[in-house]
Amino acid sequence: MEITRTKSALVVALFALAACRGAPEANVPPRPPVESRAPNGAGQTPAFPEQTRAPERNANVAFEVVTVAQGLQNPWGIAFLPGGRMLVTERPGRLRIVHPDGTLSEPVAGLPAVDGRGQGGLLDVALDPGFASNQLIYWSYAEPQDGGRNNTAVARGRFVDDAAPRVEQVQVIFRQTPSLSSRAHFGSRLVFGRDGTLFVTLGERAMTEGRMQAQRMDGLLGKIVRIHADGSIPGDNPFVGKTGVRPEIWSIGHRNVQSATLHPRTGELWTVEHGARGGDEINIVRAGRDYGWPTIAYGIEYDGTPITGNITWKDGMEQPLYYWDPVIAPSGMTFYTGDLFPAWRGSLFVGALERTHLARLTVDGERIVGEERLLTDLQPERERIRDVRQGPDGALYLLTDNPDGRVLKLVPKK
Ligand SMILES: [Ca+2]
Repeated sequence: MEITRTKSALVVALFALAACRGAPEANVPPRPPVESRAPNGAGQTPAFPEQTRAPERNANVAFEVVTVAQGLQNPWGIAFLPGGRMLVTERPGRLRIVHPDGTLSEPVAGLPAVDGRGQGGLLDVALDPGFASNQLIYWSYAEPQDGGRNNTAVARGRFVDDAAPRVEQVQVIFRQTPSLSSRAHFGSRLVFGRDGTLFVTLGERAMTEGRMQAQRMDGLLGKIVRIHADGSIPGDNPFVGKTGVRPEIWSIGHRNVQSATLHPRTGELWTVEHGARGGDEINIVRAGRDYGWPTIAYGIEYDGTPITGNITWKDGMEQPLYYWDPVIAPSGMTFYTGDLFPAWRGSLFVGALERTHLARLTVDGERIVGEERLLTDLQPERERIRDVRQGPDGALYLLTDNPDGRVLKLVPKK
């Protein structure tokens, strides 16, 4: 249909308005959503119109994909050391220093054993906010227990950065309880808040026994917790002092959260959570809130049956800002704030394991108003993206989830 002059003027005015609100590619006309497949949750209605299938908005940024390093076995988490080097975890249990020229160090010695079965192993890594003076690093992992049980745990140690890199004075500062016999849903992103407290995202272990505890307050399955860097409990956590409630809990009702980052302006914790078939969701995770799993959810079970009572909303439970049906299987996320890609500033990037790609979301306040799929043709073998972070140089760094995994960086095309 021909667009009338009046409509064109209106469209221009709307884009000008959007530009004033800071969406960087607001002058790019929105297109139909990037997702064209039928949703799994047939008959489910979003709680508000923009909650899913945002219009495609392409920033049309020309970038190059540079392989920084390769030969990493299923890398999972990355942290940037001073001086251009990186710490990268390999899921089977190794932590390596990656040099800017792609050289890999020997595994850092001194880490405790991990349970590397299934989705388990050595997972995220983070530097202490005061790393320059205390050399403390933190890592999350699947901790083996007797009888095939395991749990997500977080340890810290002093990083000794010499010819034989190692961690010393290792302390386990957090253990998810109860342990279960499961190889899945370990959650595990580590994010320091601006006040120096540490958020740990968790899962419900992908079994009924764990799932049914995501709403229970006396255990840590299906929760996000907030602790001090030494593992002690912040006095201003939402449930401190409540009888029968674990004081580590920050929020409840999560399925499995493998993407988390702070919003660069508000400092709030944003996450992307793995749903079942058709329910990956973005949330702003606030103190004491209930994010609904498994009582409410979009999508269906993997076997095609309804989740719980096929309920997608309930009073007292948070709605996601955005959800994907079908899923993208999100892992790793960052808001882009750097100088290398001015057109990407303010965008939210999310790694996708399913339909391998890098999702770039246009964010307007607390709404997702555009979606773009980058790296849909990443080779070899359409590599899954496990983590995405902004480096100190303003490049976007990715980890690919492969037995021969890579560290990639996106830089402007010359
Ligand atoms: Ca939810």
